[in-house]
Amino acid sequence: MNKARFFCHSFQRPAVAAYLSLGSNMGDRQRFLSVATSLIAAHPDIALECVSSLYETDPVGYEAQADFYNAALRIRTTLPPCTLLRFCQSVEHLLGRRRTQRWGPRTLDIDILCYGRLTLQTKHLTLPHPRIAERDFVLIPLREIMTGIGLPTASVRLVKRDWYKSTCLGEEKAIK
Ligand code: A4P
Ligand code: MG
Repeated sequence: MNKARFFCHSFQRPAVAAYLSLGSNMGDRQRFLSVATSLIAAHPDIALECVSSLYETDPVGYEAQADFYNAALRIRTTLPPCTLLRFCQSVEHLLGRRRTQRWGPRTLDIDILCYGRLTLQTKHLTLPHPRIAERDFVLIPLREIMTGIGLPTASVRLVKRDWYKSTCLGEEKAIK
C-alpha cells in the first residue's frame, strides 16, 4: 500500500475501517471477484488491508441458481459511506451487473457490511448490513478476516486461500 498517496488524497477526513462482502455466481466467478478487488485497491481513497479466502457457497434466498463464490475484504477509506456505496455500485456495473431480480444471479455483488461503528438507515444504505447475521456466506469469510480462522461448512466450502494477487493494476497498492 502506498500510504503517502493514500493520505495525500484524503487529508480532509480520517480513514475508517470498513468490511465489504463480494459475491458472484455467473461466468468466471473468481475473475469477477479478483478484478473487483483490484479496482477497489486502486481507488486513491481506499487502502485494501485484508482479503479472505475464496469460498464456494450454496445460494441463499432464491435457491434455483448456480453456486456463488464469496469473499470478504477489510479496507480503510476516507470516502463517506454513500460515496463508497456509489463506487461499489460503479464497480458492479463495470463488471456487467444487471439488476433484473432481487437475490438473483449476478456477475458481481458488493455489499458494505459495516463502516466503522456507524449505524445508518437511509433509502439507499443500511449500516451495518441488515442480513449479516443470517448468512454463513458472509459470516465465514468475515470471521476469517477478523480472527484468522474461517471454519467452512457444508454450504460454505473453502476453494482457495491466496486467490487474490494484486497483479491486474500493478503492485503499487498490493496488500500487506
Ligand atoms: N443497500 C442498502 N444497504 C446496503 C449496504 N450496506 N451495502 C441497497 C450494499 N447495498 C446496500 O442491493 C439492493 C439495494 O440495497 C441497493 O440498491 C443498495 O442501495 P442490490 O445489490 O441491488 O440487490 P441484491 O444484492 O439482490 O439485494 P440485497 O438486498 O443486497 O441482497 P443481499 O442480501 O446482498 O443478497 N447466496 C450466496 N450463497 N451468496 C451470495 O453472495 N447474495 C444474495 C444477495 C442472495 N443469495 C446469495 C448471495
Ligand atoms: Mg447486494
